Amino acid sequence: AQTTQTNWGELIRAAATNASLKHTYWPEIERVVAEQIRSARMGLGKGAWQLFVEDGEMKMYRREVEEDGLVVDPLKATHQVKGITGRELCHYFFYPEYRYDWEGTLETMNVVDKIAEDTIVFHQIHKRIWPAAQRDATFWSHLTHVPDEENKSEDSPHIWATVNSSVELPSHPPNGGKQVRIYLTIILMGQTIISPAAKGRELKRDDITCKITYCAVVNPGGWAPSSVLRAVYKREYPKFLKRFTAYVIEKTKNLPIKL
Ligand code: 18C
Repeated sequence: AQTTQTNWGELIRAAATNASLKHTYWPEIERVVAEQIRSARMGLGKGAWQLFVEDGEMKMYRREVEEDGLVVDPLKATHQVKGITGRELCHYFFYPEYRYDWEGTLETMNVVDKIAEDTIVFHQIHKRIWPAAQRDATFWSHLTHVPDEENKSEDSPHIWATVNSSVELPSHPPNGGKQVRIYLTIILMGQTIISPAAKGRELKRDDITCKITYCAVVNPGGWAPSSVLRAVYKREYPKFLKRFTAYVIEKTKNLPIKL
């Protein structure tokens, strides 16, 4: 058993840019990112997770939770994809220039504030699902990396993560437009596994596998019929993870490997 607790905050700070560290959001970013990494790494742990999608290496689990009559079911998904690194995975998820390529739920995306190379604030309007009202979201997004505990040698690749978490913006008050504001906390995490056969020679894409963990809690913010909502996420989460990972494979296949 692990006796010492990893200080995720310290590791996240070590990876952050100065501009992020100096920003008023930083204490919250550090707290939320640390908490998300801790729980993503815990695996399924004790909670009563039920498997609801299985497709090859991709597995999706949920817990049925309602708050004030709204479905807020937490999702935890794991996947394994050959040929990409955790860093590449998180790069395409984080940077706004790629988002319209892979995000199928998007109507519009705006960068509200580029705080730093590793922290961006977004306003997104999502597609409407009948009969519910259209949704929007404002959130910061932070890209980070931490050493891999299971693989402590100095040159082993870090675990990369992007965390998205809702934030209130005076410039974009909730329910100011015709959308209902949703509240989200999401982590996408990628651990790169290098095949032992690659030792001592040049690394090829065939030698690497990315172990992915994606966790999401989305509060719909206002009325949405439970059965429709559960049917929507059951369709949309797998669609996202498959489409997004296929996109990263396609984008990187002829590029040098970025560990
Ligand atoms: O993590 C993902 N994307 C990130 C970058 O965009 C970011 C955004 C997450 C917000 C996703 C929630 C969007 C809900 C909007 C409605 C869905 C429209 C579907 C359109 C179908 C054509 O972190 C990847 C996200 C993968 C998709 C997740 C879907 C989750 C649905 C949760 C329900 C939310 C309430 C929906 C309103 C009521 C519907 C009856």
